[in-house]
Amino acid sequence: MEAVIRQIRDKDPEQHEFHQAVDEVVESVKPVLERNFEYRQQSVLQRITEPERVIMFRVPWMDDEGQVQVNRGFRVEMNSALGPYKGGLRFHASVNLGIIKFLAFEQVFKNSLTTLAMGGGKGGSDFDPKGKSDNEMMRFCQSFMAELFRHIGPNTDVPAGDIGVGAREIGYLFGMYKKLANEFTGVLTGKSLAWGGSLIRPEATGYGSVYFAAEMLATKRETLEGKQCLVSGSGNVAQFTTEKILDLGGKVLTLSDSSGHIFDEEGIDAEKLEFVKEVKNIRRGRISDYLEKYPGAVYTPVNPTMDHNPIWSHRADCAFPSATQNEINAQDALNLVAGGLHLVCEGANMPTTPEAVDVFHQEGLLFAPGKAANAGGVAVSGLEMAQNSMRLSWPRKEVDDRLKQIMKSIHSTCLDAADEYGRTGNYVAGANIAGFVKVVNAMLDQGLV
Ligand code: NDP
Ligand code: 2IT
Repeated sequence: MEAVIRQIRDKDPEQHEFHQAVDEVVESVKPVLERNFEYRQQSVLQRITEPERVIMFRVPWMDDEGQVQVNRGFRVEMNSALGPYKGGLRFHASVNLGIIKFLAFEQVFKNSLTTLAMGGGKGGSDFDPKGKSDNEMMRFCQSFMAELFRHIGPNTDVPAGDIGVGAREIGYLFGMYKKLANEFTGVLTGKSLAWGGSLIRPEATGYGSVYFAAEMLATKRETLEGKQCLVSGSGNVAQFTTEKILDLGGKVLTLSDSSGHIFDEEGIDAEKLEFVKEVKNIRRGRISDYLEKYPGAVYTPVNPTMDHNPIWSHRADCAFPSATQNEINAQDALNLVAGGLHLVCEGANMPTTPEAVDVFHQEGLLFAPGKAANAGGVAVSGLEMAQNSMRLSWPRKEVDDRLKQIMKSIHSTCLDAADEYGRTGNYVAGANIAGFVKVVNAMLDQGLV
């Protein structure tokens, strides 16, 4: 196993996020491989860490000044043992192959945990949506799809949103796919309701994350009622995490973006959340705009010279990191523990560094890894695919009930798998083991392909 990890590092030394994601899974599944000769003989670890296919392409587009710009596009088709490749597209300046590979790798296990028939993939571009006009966004999406369309399809690979890709972008991408393929199919999820989208898909990741947190608390005979919560991010996941925490009687004190965070001692209530949605989704403004309407809150800008992120220095019961990877480091974890925290639920993918996860485990906190806690988004994407296949759409309550049921089942699957390998209460080990075993068994059933 050490040799496999070394090989992965030697082959692609700059892919740090991918190494981080692989290290964590390998650590968890060591005992599984030790118990199973066939897994070792069949080199399942080497196979599962090598993408089935990587697509990298030029995305040329013209900005509003008539200047041609060039970005790089990616799609990593990681694993199709359980179904068509499935996973989001991220448009963010930081995107590179290592980040897309880490996200695709995580997606494989996450999708396995949902119990739905989905393989894992991820894509995106180093394009920065900040400050772009609707027309620029449309031209970029059209150019991106002009290449991607030949690699995807409703039974092949089904992309969706992620950071920087929401309903507007999915619309432009879908329109171009439809034109090029001459087909109206469920090739993307996160579509608008009127043309094939599913109710609850926009809410699903955030709601699912809070349902997962409620399940964890229930193991301690606790609920979210009255709990003080820190939420980071202010995009899709953060907004609907906040909405569901409020629904269940909790109090949300913070939200953030890449420029800074707001702290509202009075709590961000439903009316304030509506304002945040308007600022972020319609005006495409910054979280600091919150103070225009609610001057009682405090805004703290990001300070890159600090060794910690001040959003995690507030006292609270629960933390829902819902912005991006590695946003909680060991110092942040110590600050959170000192502030009395007892639950962390990862709405983002890999927001907690390995050292910070160690701190939380040593302190005995309830800690939910993203691949379990944020699986509600892709789960409802799976339900969107099912509805598209049937050419039917389910009512809101039906989708929400299924989402709740799926989150409940992921929660118990994690606990059972952790128990089986002597890691009781360790959701990281449980999620990795359960996700891994299902995918690997499917790979072995399908032979050496
Ligand atoms: P959005 O684009 O809607 O929102 C992203 C939020 O995170 C914004 O507030 C953004 O701030 C902030 N952010 C992005 N990058 C950084 C950064 N480098 N540093 C600090 N803040 C940052 O994306 P989502 O809400 O969809 O995604 C958030 C996280 O959830 C991601 O990790 C994503 O992979 C994960 N996720 C999303 C799912 C979904 O269904 N959408 C499903 C499962 C996981 P700013 O406006 O300044 O960029
Ligand atoms: O990280 C994720 O699970 C997502 N961005 C959602 C993927 C999807 O296909 O809905």
